[in-house]
Amino acid sequence: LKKMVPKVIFVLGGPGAGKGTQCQNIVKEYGFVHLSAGDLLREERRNPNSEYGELIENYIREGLIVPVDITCSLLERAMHQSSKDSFLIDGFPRNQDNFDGWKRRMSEKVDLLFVLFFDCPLEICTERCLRRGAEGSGRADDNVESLKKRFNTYQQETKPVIDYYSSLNLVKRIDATNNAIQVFEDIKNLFRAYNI
Ligand code: UP5
Ligand code: MG
Repeated sequence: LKKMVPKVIFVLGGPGAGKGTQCQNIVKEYGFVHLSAGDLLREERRNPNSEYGELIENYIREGLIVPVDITCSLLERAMHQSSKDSFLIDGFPRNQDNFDGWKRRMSEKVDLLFVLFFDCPLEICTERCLRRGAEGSGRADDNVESLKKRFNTYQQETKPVIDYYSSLNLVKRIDATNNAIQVFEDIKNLFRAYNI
Protein backbone atom coordinates (compact mmCIF):
# COMPACT_ATOMS: atom_id res chain seq x y z
CA LEU A 1 0.00 0.00 0.00
CA LYS A 2 1.23 3.43 -0.92
CA LYS A 3 1.49 5.71 2.08
CA MET A 4 -0.55 8.90 1.72
CA VAL A 5 1.70 11.92 1.77
CA PRO A 6 -0.16 15.17 2.42
CA LYS A 7 -0.13 17.62 -0.49
CA VAL A 8 0.84 21.19 0.28
CA ILE A 9 0.57 24.45 -1.62
CA PHE A 10 2.34 27.42 -0.04
CA VAL A 11 0.47 30.69 -0.59
CA LEU A 12 2.66 33.77 -0.44
CA GLY A 13 2.41 37.46 -1.30
CA GLY A 14 2.49 40.86 0.36
CA PRO A 15 0.28 41.89 3.27
CA GLY A 16 -3.26 42.31 1.94
CA ALA A 17 -2.48 40.76 -1.45
CA GLY A 18 -5.59 38.59 -1.10
CA LYS A 19 -4.15 35.30 0.14
CA GLY A 20 -6.89 34.62 2.69
CA THR A 21 -9.73 35.67 0.37
CA GLN A 22 -8.59 33.37 -2.42
CA CYS A 23 -7.78 30.47 -0.09
CA GLN A 24 -11.44 30.53 0.97
CA ASN A 25 -12.46 30.30 -2.69
CA ILE A 26 -10.06 27.42 -3.27
CA VAL A 27 -11.42 25.57 -0.23
CA LYS A 28 -14.98 25.79 -1.58
CA GLU A 29 -14.09 24.69 -5.07
CA TYR A 30 -11.33 22.15 -4.48
CA GLY A 31 -11.66 20.92 -0.90
CA PHE A 32 -8.25 21.91 0.35
CA VAL A 33 -7.83 22.71 4.04
CA HIS A 34 -6.82 26.33 4.57
CA LEU A 35 -4.16 26.87 7.21
CA SER A 36 -3.23 30.53 7.60
CA ALA A 37 -0.07 30.79 9.70
CA GLY A 38 -1.12 34.31 10.71
CA ASP A 39 -4.59 33.12 11.79
CA LEU A 40 -3.08 30.25 13.79
CA LEU A 41 -0.73 32.69 15.52
CA ARG A 42 -3.58 35.12 16.31
CA GLU A 43 -5.59 32.21 17.72
CA GLU A 44 -2.64 31.13 19.87
CA ARG A 45 -2.26 34.71 21.12
CA ARG A 46 -5.88 34.64 22.32
CA ASN A 47 -5.34 31.40 24.25
CA PRO A 48 -4.90 32.51 27.88
CA ASN A 49 -2.87 29.38 28.68
CA SER A 50 -0.31 29.97 25.96
CA GLU A 51 3.18 30.97 27.03
CA TYR A 52 3.68 32.70 23.67
CA GLY A 53 0.75 35.15 23.68
CA GLU A 54 2.73 38.26 24.47
CA LEU A 55 5.59 37.38 22.16
CA ILE A 56 3.18 36.81 19.26
CA GLU A 57 1.36 40.09 19.93
CA ASN A 58 4.62 42.04 19.87
CA TYR A 59 5.97 40.36 16.75
CA ILE A 60 2.74 40.91 14.82
CA ARG A 61 2.43 44.56 15.78
CA GLU A 62 6.05 45.14 14.75
CA GLY A 63 5.57 43.23 11.50
CA LEU A 64 8.28 40.78 12.54
CA ILE A 65 8.29 37.06 11.91
CA VAL A 66 7.67 34.79 14.87
CA PRO A 67 10.39 32.13 15.51
CA VAL A 68 9.68 29.10 13.35
CA ASP A 69 9.33 26.50 16.09
CA ILE A 70 6.18 28.22 17.32
CA THR A 71 4.60 28.59 13.88
CA CYS A 72 5.68 25.17 12.66
CA SER A 73 4.22 23.48 15.75
CA LEU A 74 0.88 25.18 15.16
CA LEU A 75 0.86 24.15 11.50
CA GLU A 76 1.90 20.59 12.27
CA ARG A 77 -0.77 20.23 14.94
CA ALA A 78 -3.45 21.60 12.61
CA MET A 79 -2.39 19.18 9.88
CA HIS A 80 -2.54 16.23 12.29
CA GLN A 81 -5.95 17.27 13.55
CA SER A 82 -7.32 17.38 10.02
CA SER A 83 -8.82 14.33 8.37
CA LYS A 84 -7.96 15.71 4.93
CA ASP A 85 -4.67 15.45 3.08
CA SER A 86 -4.45 18.60 0.91
CA PHE A 87 -3.39 21.83 2.55
CA LEU A 88 -3.08 25.46 1.56
CA ILE A 89 -0.46 26.89 3.86
CA ASP A 90 -1.08 30.62 3.72
CA GLY A 91 1.57 33.18 4.71
CA PHE A 92 4.37 30.71 5.36
CA PRO A 93 7.36 30.25 4.95
CA ARG A 94 8.14 33.96 5.03
CA ASN A 95 11.84 34.11 5.92
CA GLN A 96 14.99 31.99 6.04
CA ASP A 97 14.25 30.84 9.60
CA ASN A 98 10.77 29.65 8.52
CA PHE A 99 12.23 27.96 5.48
CA ASP A 100 14.96 26.15 7.45
CA GLY A 101 12.61 25.10 10.24
CA TRP A 102 10.04 23.70 7.82
CA LYS A 103 12.77 21.88 5.92
CA ARG A 104 14.10 20.35 9.13
CA ARG A 105 10.77 19.31 10.57
CA MET A 106 8.26 18.85 7.77
CA SER A 107 9.58 18.84 4.22
CA GLU A 108 10.16 15.06 4.15
CA LYS A 109 6.63 14.40 5.38
CA VAL A 110 4.75 16.31 2.69
CA ASP A 111 4.59 16.75 -1.06
CA LEU A 112 5.01 20.44 -1.96
CA LEU A 113 3.05 20.93 -5.19
CA PHE A 114 4.03 24.56 -5.80
CA VAL A 115 4.06 28.06 -4.36
CA LEU A 116 1.09 30.23 -5.29
CA PHE A 117 2.44 33.77 -5.38
CA PHE A 118 0.05 36.73 -5.24
CA ASP A 119 1.91 39.53 -6.91
CA CYS A 120 0.63 42.92 -5.73
CA PRO A 121 2.38 46.30 -5.39
CA LEU A 122 2.79 48.05 -2.06
CA GLU A 123 0.26 50.80 -2.82
CA ILE A 124 -2.60 48.40 -3.48
CA CYS A 125 -1.68 46.13 -0.56
CA THR A 126 -1.56 49.10 1.80
CA GLU A 127 -4.88 50.48 0.56
CA ARG A 128 -6.59 47.11 1.10
CA CYS A 129 -5.25 46.65 4.62
CA LEU A 130 -6.08 50.20 5.65
CA ARG A 131 -9.60 49.84 4.30
CA ARG A 132 -9.99 46.58 6.21
CA GLY A 133 -8.71 48.28 9.36
CA ALA A 134 -11.15 51.18 8.90
CA GLU A 135 -13.96 48.66 8.51
CA GLY A 136 -13.09 47.24 11.92
CA SER A 137 -10.88 44.19 11.29
CA GLY A 138 -9.61 44.47 14.85
CA ARG A 139 -6.16 43.46 13.63
CA ALA A 140 -3.32 45.04 15.60
CA ASP A 141 -1.34 45.49 12.38
CA ASP A 142 -3.84 47.15 10.02
CA ASN A 143 -2.44 50.63 10.65
CA VAL A 144 0.02 52.80 8.74
CA GLU A 145 2.91 52.25 11.16
CA SER A 146 2.61 48.46 11.26
CA LEU A 147 2.01 48.28 7.52
CA LYS A 148 5.31 50.00 6.77
CA LYS A 149 7.04 47.39 8.90
CA ARG A 150 5.08 44.49 7.41
CA PHE A 151 5.94 45.58 3.91
CA ASN A 152 9.58 46.12 4.79
CA THR A 153 9.77 42.62 6.26
CA TYR A 154 8.06 41.27 3.16
CA GLN A 155 10.63 42.92 0.84
CA GLN A 156 13.67 42.07 2.94
CA GLU A 157 12.81 38.57 4.11
CA THR A 158 9.91 37.01 2.21
CA LYS A 159 10.78 38.02 -1.35
CA PRO A 160 14.11 36.12 -1.17
CA VAL A 161 12.22 32.95 -0.17
CA ILE A 162 9.88 33.39 -3.16
CA ASP A 163 12.89 34.04 -5.40
CA TYR A 164 14.51 30.86 -4.15
CA TYR A 165 11.41 28.78 -4.92
CA SER A 166 11.29 30.53 -8.26
CA SER A 167 14.82 29.34 -9.03
CA LEU A 168 13.51 25.79 -8.42
CA ASN A 169 10.69 26.51 -10.88
CA LEU A 170 8.09 26.03 -8.15
CA VAL A 171 6.42 29.46 -8.24
CA LYS A 172 3.07 30.05 -9.94
CA ARG A 173 2.51 33.79 -10.16
CA ILE A 174 -0.94 35.32 -10.03
CA ASP A 175 -1.67 38.99 -10.81
CA ALA A 176 -3.34 39.97 -7.52
CA THR A 177 -4.13 43.55 -8.55
CA ASN A 178 -7.32 42.46 -10.34
CA ASN A 179 -10.68 42.17 -8.65
CA ALA A 180 -11.23 39.08 -6.52
CA ILE A 181 -13.44 37.36 -9.11
CA GLN A 182 -10.84 37.74 -11.85
CA VAL A 183 -8.06 36.58 -9.54
CA PHE A 184 -10.01 33.41 -8.80
CA GLU A 185 -10.58 32.82 -12.52
CA ASP A 186 -6.82 32.93 -13.00
CA ILE A 187 -6.35 30.49 -10.13
CA LYS A 188 -8.89 28.08 -11.60
CA ASN A 189 -7.09 28.16 -14.94
CA LEU A 190 -3.82 27.44 -13.20
CA PHE A 191 -5.28 24.57 -11.18
CA ARG A 192 -6.82 23.11 -14.34
CA ALA A 193 -3.42 23.15 -15.98
CA TYR A 194 -2.07 21.15 -13.03
CA ASN A 195 -4.97 18.67 -12.93
CA ILE A 196 -5.98 19.75 -9.45
N1 UP5 B 1 -9.29 42.04 -0.89
C1 UP5 B 1 -8.82 40.78 -1.12
N2 UP5 B 1 -8.67 40.55 -2.43
C2 UP5 B 1 -9.02 41.70 -3.07
C3 UP5 B 1 -9.07 42.08 -4.46
N3 UP5 B 1 -8.70 41.24 -5.44
N4 UP5 B 1 -9.45 43.34 -4.75
C4 UP5 B 1 -9.81 44.21 -3.76
N5 UP5 B 1 -9.80 43.90 -2.44
C5 UP5 B 1 -9.41 42.65 -2.10
O1 UP5 B 1 -7.33 40.60 1.87
C6 UP5 B 1 -7.00 41.82 2.48
C7 UP5 B 1 -8.14 42.82 2.27
O2 UP5 B 1 -8.26 43.09 0.88
C8 UP5 B 1 -9.49 42.27 2.70
O3 UP5 B 1 -10.25 43.33 3.23
C9 UP5 B 1 -10.10 41.72 1.41
O4 UP5 B 1 -11.49 41.77 1.43
C10 UP5 B 1 -9.53 42.68 0.38
P1 UP5 B 1 -6.86 39.21 2.47
O5 UP5 B 1 -7.47 38.15 1.61
O6 UP5 B 1 -7.06 39.15 3.91
O7 UP5 B 1 -5.30 39.30 2.12
P2 UP5 B 1 -4.07 38.57 2.80
O8 UP5 B 1 -3.03 38.47 1.75
O9 UP5 B 1 -4.51 37.32 3.47
O10 UP5 B 1 -3.68 39.69 3.85
P3 UP5 B 1 -3.11 39.55 5.32
O11 UP5 B 1 -3.28 40.88 5.94
O12 UP5 B 1 -3.67 38.38 6.01
O13 UP5 B 1 -1.59 39.30 4.95
P4 UP5 B 1 -0.33 39.22 5.86
O14 UP5 B 1 0.56 38.33 5.11
O15 UP5 B 1 0.21 40.52 6.22
O16 UP5 B 1 -0.93 38.64 7.21
P5 UP5 B 1 -0.72 37.26 7.93
O17 UP5 B 1 -1.92 37.03 8.75
O18 UP5 B 1 -0.26 36.22 7.02
O19 UP5 B 1 0.50 37.63 8.92
C11 UP5 B 1 0.34 38.65 9.88
C12 UP5 B 1 1.56 38.69 10.75
O20 UP5 B 1 1.68 37.46 11.47
C13 UP5 B 1 2.89 38.86 10.03
O21 UP5 B 1 3.17 40.20 9.73
C14 UP5 B 1 3.84 38.30 11.09
O22 UP5 B 1 4.07 39.24 12.10
C15 UP5 B 1 3.02 37.13 11.66
N6 UP5 B 1 3.34 35.86 11.00
C16 UP5 B 1 4.49 35.19 11.39
O23 UP5 B 1 5.25 35.68 12.25
N7 UP5 B 1 4.80 33.99 10.83
C17 UP5 B 1 4.02 33.42 9.88
O24 UP5 B 1 4.35 32.32 9.40
C18 UP5 B 1 2.84 34.09 9.47
C19 UP5 B 1 2.54 35.31 10.05
MG1 MG C 1 -4.34 36.58 5.46
